Amino acid sequence: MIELHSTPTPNGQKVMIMLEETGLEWKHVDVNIRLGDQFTPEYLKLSPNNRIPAIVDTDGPGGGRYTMMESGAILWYLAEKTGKFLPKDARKRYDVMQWLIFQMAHVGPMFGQANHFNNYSKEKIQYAIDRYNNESIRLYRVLDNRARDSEWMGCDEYTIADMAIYPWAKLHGDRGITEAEYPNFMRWFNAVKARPAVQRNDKMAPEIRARMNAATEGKQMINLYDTKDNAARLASASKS
Ligand SMILES: N[C@@H](CCC(=O)N[C@@H](CS)C(=O)NCC(=O)O)C(=O)O
Repeated sequence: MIELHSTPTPNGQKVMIMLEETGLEWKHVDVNIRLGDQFTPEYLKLSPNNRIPAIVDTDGPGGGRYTMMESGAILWYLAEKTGKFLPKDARKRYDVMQWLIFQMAHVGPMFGQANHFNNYSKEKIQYAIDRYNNESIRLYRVLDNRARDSEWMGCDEYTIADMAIYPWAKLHGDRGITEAEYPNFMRWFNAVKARPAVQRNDKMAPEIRARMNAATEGKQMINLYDTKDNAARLASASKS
C-alpha cells in the first residue's frame, strides 16, 4: 500500500496520476498546507523539506516501510517498483530522465513563480511578473518543439515525464497558450488528458481540494505566500 501524504497541487497530482496509472493500492492522506501541517514533527520525518508530496510505501525495498519526498524521485521510484512507465531501453530511459528533470528544474519552479507574482504577490512587481511570464512562455515553446519531434515528452511511449509535466501544463490557459500557436503542445496535452487514469485524477483532485478547504473552516490558517516565519516554524518543529 502506498500512502500519499499530500495536497492535490500539480506536484501532488503527478503522483496521483502515477498511482492511478499503475493500479497500485493507495490512499490519500491529507496534509493541509494551508493549516501548516507540513511543519509538524511527524510530517518532517516523511519530508524533511516541509513540502508535499511525500509517500510511505508499506512494502518498501527489502520489506517494511519506506518513506520518500520529492515528486520526481517518487515517480521514478514507483516506475522502478512496478516496472511501468520508464522504458528498459537505455536511450529511451535517459530521454525520459532528461524530460522529468526538465520539469522539476524549470517547468515547476518557473510556472510556480509566474503564478505567485501574477496572482498572489501583495505588491504588483512588474519586473518579476515579466521575468516569470516570459520564462513560462519560453518553456511552453520548448514543450511545443518537443511534442513536434516526439509523440510523448520523454520518448515514443507515455511515461513518468508526461505525468510530471501534465498537471503543470493544465495552467496553459492562464498564459494565453493557444492551439493555433502551440499545436504540438496541445496535441500532446489532449492525448494525456484523454487517458482514463488522468481523467480520474482530474475528477479526484478538486474533490480532495474541496474536502481540505472545508477542513480549514474556523481554524487558524497560515499565509502560504508570506515566508518570513517558515524558518522559525521549521526550527520549532525540529526541536520535538
Ligand atoms: N520539488 C518539490 C516541490 C514541492 C513543493 O513545492 N510543494 C509545495 C506545494 S506544490 C508545498 O508543499 N508548499 C508548502 C509550503 O510552501 O509551505 C517536489 O516536486 O516535490
